[in-house]
Amino acid sequence: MLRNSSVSSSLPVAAAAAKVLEANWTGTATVPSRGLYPHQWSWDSAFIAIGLRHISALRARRELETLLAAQWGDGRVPHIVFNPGVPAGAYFPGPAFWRSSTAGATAGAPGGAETSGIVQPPVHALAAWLVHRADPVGSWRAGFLPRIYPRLLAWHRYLREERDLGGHGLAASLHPWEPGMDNSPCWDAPLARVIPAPADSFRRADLSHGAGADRPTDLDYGRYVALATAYRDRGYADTPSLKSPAHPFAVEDPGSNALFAASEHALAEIALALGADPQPHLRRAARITRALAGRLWSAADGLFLVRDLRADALVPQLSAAGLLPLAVPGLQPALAAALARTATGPHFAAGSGLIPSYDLTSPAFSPTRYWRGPAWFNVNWLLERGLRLHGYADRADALRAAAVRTAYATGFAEYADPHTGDPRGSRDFSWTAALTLDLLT
Ligand code: 2M8
Repeated sequence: MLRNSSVSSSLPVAAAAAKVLEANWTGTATVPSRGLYPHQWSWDSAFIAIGLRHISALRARRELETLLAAQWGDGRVPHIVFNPGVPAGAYFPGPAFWRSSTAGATAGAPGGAETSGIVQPPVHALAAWLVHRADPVGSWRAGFLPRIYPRLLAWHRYLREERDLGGHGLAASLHPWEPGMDNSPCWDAPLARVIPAPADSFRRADLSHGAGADRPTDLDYGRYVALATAYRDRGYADTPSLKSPAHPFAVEDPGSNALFAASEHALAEIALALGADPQPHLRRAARITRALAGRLWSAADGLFLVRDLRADALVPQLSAAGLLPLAVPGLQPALAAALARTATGPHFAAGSGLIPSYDLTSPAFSPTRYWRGPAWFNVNWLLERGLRLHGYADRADALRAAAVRTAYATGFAEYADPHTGDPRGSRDFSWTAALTLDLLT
């Protein structure tokens, strides 16, 4: 067990992690990585704030408030906030593609910042609550919770009212970038309906920073670009256009909705702290949790699946997103027990001790290609938390030790080969460093 028993050996790890976060800090927020992702990303910032709170609660609060300052009038929190100081072409698709301040004007995109127009999983309320608890005195002095609570309320309202395309209480994702697991095999079938943008109509920037074999394919990118272009050209309007079959990709993702439920629980804590009524949040958390169980649970597989809303069918792919409901406090004990078994069974038990992003036994599994198998540290942090929450302390301890060991050994890699623990993607990756710090503290 790392906590308490090996504090002295964890000091170099903590120092190295803090150095990564220092180097990736821009003055108002943290980039995921200096080369590959030179702007601010939504769920990255939430995970980063969770680690940053151990070094500087002030900076952690700033991280979240910088992101939420770019929130749109309709409540959406954009998945990227662009740094105007970064040269055009450093990242694709950049501000010239998304054109938020003009194309998103009707949806209330801010005039003073350029952002993307899609969203990422809502882990922000959970992060805000953890950041507050790290330094309650400083947080109250700064007026953090009173300022951030209305923004978080608007964000959750957006997901609840504008994104419940299935009509059963779950937020839908309309682009593979939204659940954060870009090229997961879960998207292969729904994405096959999308006619890709011509390869010569855009230029990828990611291949200058990472090995092509570790990244999504050109065909994936053509489809990502086509979907985002269509959404932008409809003014980023969610209803009724997304309800129509004209938008071919619409899915209910168990990972995003698990974080939605966990964040409603966090909002209940924030409401209590502010002297507001926590009950509406607890009711919403219970509704999402029921909908997860009712619409996405697969008893035969022992985990949650993605629902393809266009086909109105579950996607038979076992991905780590389907284990993430373990992080929901109100999950039924029987489902939590099944998830704990699946996470440590043949589909997910890998040599590194980390849980891979995708089913080890499937022909679509790859140990190196991005979200098609490699182990990711945010996913493992959430599962460590979930295992502990539901009473599986020994498995949580083992996962924690594997995560800290591999994060340090890989130079805080973006992701790792789940069998060997070898580094993949970029190094000095912010959420890997931040969540390692959190696991150590
Ligand atoms: C990856 O996604 C971006 C697009 O949002 C990309 O590949 O360019 C994903 O791993 C995503 O989950 C993450 O938030 C982002 C930045 O780290 O990179």
